[in-house]
Amino acid sequence: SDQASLDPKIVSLWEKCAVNENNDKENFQRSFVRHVTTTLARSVYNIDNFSAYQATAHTVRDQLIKQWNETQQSHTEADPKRVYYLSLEFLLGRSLDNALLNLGLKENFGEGVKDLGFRMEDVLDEEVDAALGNGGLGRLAACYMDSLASLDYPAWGYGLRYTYGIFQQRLNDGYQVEFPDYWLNFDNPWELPRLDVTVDVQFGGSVNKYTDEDGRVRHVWEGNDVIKAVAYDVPIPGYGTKNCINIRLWSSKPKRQFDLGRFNAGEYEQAVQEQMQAENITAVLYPNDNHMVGKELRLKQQYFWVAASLHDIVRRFIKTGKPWSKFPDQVAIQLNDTHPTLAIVELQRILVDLEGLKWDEAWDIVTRTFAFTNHTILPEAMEKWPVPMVAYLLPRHMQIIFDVNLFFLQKVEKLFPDDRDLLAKLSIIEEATPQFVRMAHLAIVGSHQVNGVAELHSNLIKTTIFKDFVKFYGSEKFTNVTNGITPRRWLHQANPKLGDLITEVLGSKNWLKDLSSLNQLEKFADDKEFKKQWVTVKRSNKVRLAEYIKTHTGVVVNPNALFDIQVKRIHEYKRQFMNILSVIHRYNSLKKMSSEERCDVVKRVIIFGGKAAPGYYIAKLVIKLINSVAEVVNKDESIDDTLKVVFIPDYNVSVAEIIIPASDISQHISTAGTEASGTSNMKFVLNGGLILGTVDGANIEIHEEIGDDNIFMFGNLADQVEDLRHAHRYRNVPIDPALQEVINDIESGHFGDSRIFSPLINTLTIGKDYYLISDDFGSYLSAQNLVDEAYKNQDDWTRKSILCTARMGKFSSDRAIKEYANRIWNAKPCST
Ligand code: F58
Repeated sequence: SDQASLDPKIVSLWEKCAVNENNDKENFQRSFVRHVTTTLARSVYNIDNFSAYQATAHTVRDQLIKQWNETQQSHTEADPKRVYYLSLEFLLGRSLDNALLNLGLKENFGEGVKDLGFRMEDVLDEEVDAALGNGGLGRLAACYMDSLASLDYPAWGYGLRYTYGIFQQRLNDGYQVEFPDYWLNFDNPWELPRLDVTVDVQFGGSVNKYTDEDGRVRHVWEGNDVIKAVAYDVPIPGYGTKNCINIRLWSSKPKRQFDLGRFNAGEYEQAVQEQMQAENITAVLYPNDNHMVGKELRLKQQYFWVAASLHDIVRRFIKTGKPWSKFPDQVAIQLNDTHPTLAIVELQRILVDLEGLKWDEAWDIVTRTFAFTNHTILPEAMEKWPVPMVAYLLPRHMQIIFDVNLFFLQKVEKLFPDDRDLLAKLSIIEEATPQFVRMAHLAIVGSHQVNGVAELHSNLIKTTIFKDFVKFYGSEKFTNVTNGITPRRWLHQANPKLGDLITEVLGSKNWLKDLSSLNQLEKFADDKEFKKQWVTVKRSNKVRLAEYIKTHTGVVVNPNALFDIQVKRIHEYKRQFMNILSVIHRYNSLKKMSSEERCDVVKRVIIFGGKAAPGYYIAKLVIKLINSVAEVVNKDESIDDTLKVVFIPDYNVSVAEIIIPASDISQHISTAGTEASGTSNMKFVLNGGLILGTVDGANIEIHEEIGDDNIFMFGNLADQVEDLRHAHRYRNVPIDPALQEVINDIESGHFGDSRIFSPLINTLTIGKDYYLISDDFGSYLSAQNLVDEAYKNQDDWTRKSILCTARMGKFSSDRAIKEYANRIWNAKPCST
């Protein structure tokens, strides 16, 4: 966009550069050596795997920058409606392999690397994960960026560049310990620092009123603290397209101007201190998953991010010279959960206070611009901020929120006169001491569409947490977009052998762009030769995981055993506790058998992985229990290797890429109605793993797609949960007898000092079993038995496995993004 001012000589040189050079092996190697000697300033006689990674990454980065520039240039010219995805988390994982695939460089660069004496796997393994997210929500944002780029949407992501991503997990005596993830320790080739793109973000201060020349009362907010937001751009290349989109991550820096007055007043040290505090804002990602923490710094992060992003979006719009009324035709902003809800208020403030629009005109623009995705109905995850905290940090925003609420409640009152109860329930302000701002209410009122992330979840939000809003708005405002995952990372990259087999048998790589074409695999489900190849791939993935387990835990596992996997954040609602309790049950049954009887038993390796929030005591005890059980089981020779239990430490995106392709069964066993969607369930099934799951989240839709014969479902249904909880609360419901036996076993000290585990056991008894483990335990064990039986018929199991992959077309994030674009954003692709 700034090219107009350039000398024609420069422009012509630039155009020459923009012509894609030949990305063959030789050119790659030249660039590799150039980066080793110049960018890394190393000698070519001394290149280790890490340098090889860096040199390869820098070569790819050069290509990315070119495509990024061309894309942005062409979008500026075409000026299409843009999509902005606001997410506090982007859990990208590693970039090199993904960029090689998407840019079509994998073969040539791969050969080039090999030719220079390196193994590509070793080179790729040098990269540290970009772990700027907690779990599902952050990874979803990353998958969506991949699809937006691949489908040619003119989209941008906006987030924060945390200095510390999600903590690293290590185990000490079976307990989780957290270590800081200083991921920027080495240079990060995947970001482009834009030290010239900055926004001043203010906090605190006061609001002054004045009357303008039209006689209207106007407001000016004068903050007393200003922090600089600096942009870092992360290019996201699409697969099989030139489109390369951008995630702009903001980093907080102190303002350059030094307060000379204070310096002269002898407050030098304090002034320096305050400057240093500016960097705190983007220092660390809050490590909670499905739990709200009301820390002031978190609110500051949210506003800092939202203010910088909106400034950028508005600046880009203003450059087009279009009138404000066109803003919603040019801009769609998706709020990834309630974390960016202040953006609604900020845009209203920009339009009314800074641009002088009338309130109603501005509010119409605002509500036509925003849409909001909800990711949970757990009450403890609902964001609310104390009014005094908001008023102190953002005094003008607090006024605007009160006004938005007033006008909203007036409309409610008009439609439902005399229903004071309804007003209290819908109000954006919770009347407590102190008052709270309910962010979900603000997000609903300020958006034109609200969506859940799977059918069941989207229905539940309409009948539970947001039911009063449905009464007021009608149900059209609420919709569903079932989550999806990118097949580029979660099949091609994570499971290259399966990807190659599929490409070979289908005769093209088209499935990477159109996942529904996997359905052509169905006709090979009974093909002997194909099944043999399928089994070979699965087996080699299991061997790869077994090696990883040996290296990282010391446990030796048998790749012929059934691999049973539960990897996800540790949370009571996800019920890893129920899983380990059933492991104890299995162990006790095995011990009661004769060795002949044990010969018929299907050998199992039960694998866990996942982080607990550092302050989540019960979740951390679950990790300890898993490790205590593993220790007893794994060294018990009397059960003839029929059972092994493993906890893989530091589960993250790149570890998931090794674990997921190796599963026979994965567990998705949340209490019905609690897991909004889940996305790892999709990743496992896409890789030919079967599911043991509850009737919850996207499990239900996966079941619909793959059919009864290829999934193991169990447990109470969502609409039974309330009654069951009620029964636990007010009646003496006896504990499931098999479960009671397991509890007795733990209490006998079989797995170490049982006192350690009493708070955990108490959740089932004194705690009234809120997540209904006892109610589901019987049907869970029965489903486990069905899994064992089915696995005995290996041939039929392979058939099921093939059908699973074949029927997963729906769960591509490409499908999800098209739904958002067509039904929510009204945005069209724009090819470069
Ligand atoms: C997850 N939420 C849902 N939140 O639990 C999962 O069912 C769903 O598949 C996924 O979103 C994507 O829609 C989730 O991951 C968080 O991690 C938040 C982080 C910030 C604090 C509140 C929870």
